[in-house]
Amino acid sequence: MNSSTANVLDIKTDISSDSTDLTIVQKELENHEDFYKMALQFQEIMMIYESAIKQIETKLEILNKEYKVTGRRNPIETVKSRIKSPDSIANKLQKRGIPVNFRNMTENLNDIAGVRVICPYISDIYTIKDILLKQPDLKLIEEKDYIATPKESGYRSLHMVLQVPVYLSQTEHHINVELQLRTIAMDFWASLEHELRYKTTTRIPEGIRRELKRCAETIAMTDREMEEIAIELQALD
Ligand code: 0O2
Repeated sequence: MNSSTANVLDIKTDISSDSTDLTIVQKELENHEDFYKMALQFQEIMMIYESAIKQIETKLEILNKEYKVTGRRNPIETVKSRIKSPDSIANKLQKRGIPVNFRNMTENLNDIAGVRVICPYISDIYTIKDILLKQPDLKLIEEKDYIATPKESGYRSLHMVLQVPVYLSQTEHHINVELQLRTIAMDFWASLEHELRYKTTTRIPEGIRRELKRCAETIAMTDREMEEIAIELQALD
């Protein structure tokens, strides 16, 4: 393709990145023109991130279809995706002490575009990982294996940051997408724990944290047992 590689910020809107401070929404805007330009640039940046998600979703859909058509057991149960909300983006940058603006957002956050793949069994997670990493247009930027080494909370998942190309009419962008791969059981725990954490305004007491971690360990044990049962049954076929 005859297009030049560009930073996600190098899009057609003519606006200096210094004036794209997200906190501007909290201030009195000088004029409508500034607001319009800023909103347009944010929309265009997010459109590129959405396109990156689509690229990954399409790859997963193709695999899903292939498994269905060939009648093999499908390692993909569900695929979910999301774009990080402006609020969540600003909070994450602020927590890290980074000024909140478009450039810092695109240069420092790897999870603006996020895709979650839920798999039946633990081994399916690594099957999907290997299949994706064989695709030449995907580049592995970072990997965190919270299955081999669970987080202190008990959280388990395989996280990968994959860089995917997005081709626009004039430019080519290389966008980081965070892929979270987990089993149905890991997703069950993470979803409920996430909801409990966000519903509580106060810090979760140590005793409850321990109980949640114990639940994560019980679930992890069940996950391994279910996989062993599946292997035993397959051997009977
Ligand atoms: P949301 O709403 O899920 O997007 P990095 O993102 O790599 O720059 P960070 O934040 O240390 O830095 O990444 P980490 O911990 O590897 O992964 C962050 C994401 O993993 C979280 O996203 C959650 O989706 C998930 N996660 C990590 N730890 C836990 C946990 O203890 N419980 C649950 N339920 N999920 C967890 P965000 O940013 O929180 O938001």
